[in-house]
Amino acid sequence: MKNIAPAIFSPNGIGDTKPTNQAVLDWVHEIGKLTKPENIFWCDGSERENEFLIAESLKQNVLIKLNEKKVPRSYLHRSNPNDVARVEKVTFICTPTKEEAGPTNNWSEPADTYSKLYGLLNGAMRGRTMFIVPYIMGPPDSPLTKVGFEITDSKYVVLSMRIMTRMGKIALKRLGNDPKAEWNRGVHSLLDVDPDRRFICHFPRDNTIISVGSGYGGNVLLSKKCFALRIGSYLARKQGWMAEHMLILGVESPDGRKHYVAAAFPSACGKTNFAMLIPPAHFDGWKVTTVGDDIAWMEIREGRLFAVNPENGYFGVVPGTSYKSNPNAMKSIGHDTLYTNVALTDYNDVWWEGKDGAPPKHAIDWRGNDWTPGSKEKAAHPNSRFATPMRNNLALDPHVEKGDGVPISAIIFGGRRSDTVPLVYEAFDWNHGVYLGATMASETTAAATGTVGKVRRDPMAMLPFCGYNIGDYFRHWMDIGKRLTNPPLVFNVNWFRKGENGKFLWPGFGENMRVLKWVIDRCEQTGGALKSPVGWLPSPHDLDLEELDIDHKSVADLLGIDHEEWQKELAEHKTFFDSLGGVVPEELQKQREQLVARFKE
Ligand code: OXD
Ligand code: MN
Repeated sequence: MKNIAPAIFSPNGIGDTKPTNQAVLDWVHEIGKLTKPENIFWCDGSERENEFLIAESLKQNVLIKLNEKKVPRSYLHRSNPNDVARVEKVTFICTPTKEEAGPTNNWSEPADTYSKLYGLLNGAMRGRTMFIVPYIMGPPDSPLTKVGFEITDSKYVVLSMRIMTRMGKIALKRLGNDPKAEWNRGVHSLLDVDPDRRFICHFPRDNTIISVGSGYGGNVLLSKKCFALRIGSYLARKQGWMAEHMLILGVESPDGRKHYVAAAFPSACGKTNFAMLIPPAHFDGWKVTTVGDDIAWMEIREGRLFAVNPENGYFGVVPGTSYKSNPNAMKSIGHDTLYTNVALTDYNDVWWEGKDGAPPKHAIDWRGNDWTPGSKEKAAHPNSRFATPMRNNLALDPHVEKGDGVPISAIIFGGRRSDTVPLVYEAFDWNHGVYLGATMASETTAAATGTVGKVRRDPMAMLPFCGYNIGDYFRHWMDIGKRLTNPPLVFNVNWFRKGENGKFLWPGFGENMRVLKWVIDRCEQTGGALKSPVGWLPSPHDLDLEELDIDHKSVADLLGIDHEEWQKELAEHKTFFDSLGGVVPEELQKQREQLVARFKE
């Protein structure tokens, strides 16, 4: 069989930074004995190492160099067409009991799973290089920061991990020599990228991840979904903190008052756009800054929640990204970026559906085939991605490296809902906020394989990422609430409500600042609101809609509560809770009953 990842041979001084921690060395030895690589490459994260790996990747056609004038120092990678998104049906939580994984996860017995995976990994790296990638998640001096090691036979993974994490010597330093220190073990092998031999398995009790048979980011950049969310959420509950699928942004008013907001939206629902929002001209002097675009690790200090972004880069969805939707992202991905599955123009530039300007007359599509505007196929895969360092973001928050994290004034939940859910509303209190998160739903997107556009409940946007029983996760949220003397206010937003003509009612993008401003007004106790059965709702004059081209009817429709639609919604909340088979905490059931009762008042 063709070796899809041939070994590379590095000169002295590259690939030989061995850690000194014996536990790491023992583990690498064990995995090496099993996978039988040609050689071992110990990454140090240096510039020289990166240049060498890029050069080797170009030689092996793992990367295509893009036009240096148009996108400096940037590359394109094409994944196997059978391997373009997260695959939830082969993602497993391997805990001793099924109950521990809970009703929303695929469960697999640990001993059997190890033995199946070790079988697949046996000799899997023959003729390949085994890369050892040390990394940290979190700012270098944060108490929340954690160490991980990923073993992989994919150069694309190494290059992406260097963008997405703080990688190399920094992790060896943080870990030190204590063989009992906590660190995450991640093993990844492409195998032969066969969907039938593709498994993404998490062993939370062992702080271990094994991912085989895929080369797609969400399945193989083990720092991200696997460690920072699935294993992270498990550790967070045990250790009393929170690992959430949330962006973190800062909002600063013209007179210098600043708040930080964390927001959980399901995959591909605009977290990156919201985190990089540029306020419209009407909000002269207001500034939005990005702490993170996907993951928040939060802990309690002095009765408040403080958050850090554990990542070091953005792994964002490309199609739809434009100067209209996200100018900061466009500038960020204009250089030093690793693209996956976008189209390549005849000028070696990148192109995707939704990019500004006219489509190229000819391009090579994400599969490597000729493409013209008349082609039936998309030029870029709908889940094509960029990996770009957060340093590229001109709106990066100055406190992104702050070890203590940033204090969170508000938490926003949101989903993609064509109907029922108003533009924005506020929970009555923390537990009601937990209910809003627990019953969140969204139309599915291309970020995971499966049907697109189907409404599914996605509690706290963590359905595919909660590494333990979802009932215990809800309880953890409420326990956190009990420890908060100054809890963030909790909101729900929906930018995606449609009118009778099937068109979006809200302009979105930068105009979301108007909603954010109301959130901040509520935090500062200056914003008005009306009590509704679902929570505190702004009336049209509580929102700053000045200089916005929107008619009264659209605003009324955006903020309206349609009782008929909500009766259906309430029934779906019940069906969802029932489907979880009795794990939903009593307090959340009570919240549901109170919501039903408020509709009868
Ligand atoms: C992501 C996802 O890639 O949520 O961030 O799928
Ligand atoms: Mn995500």
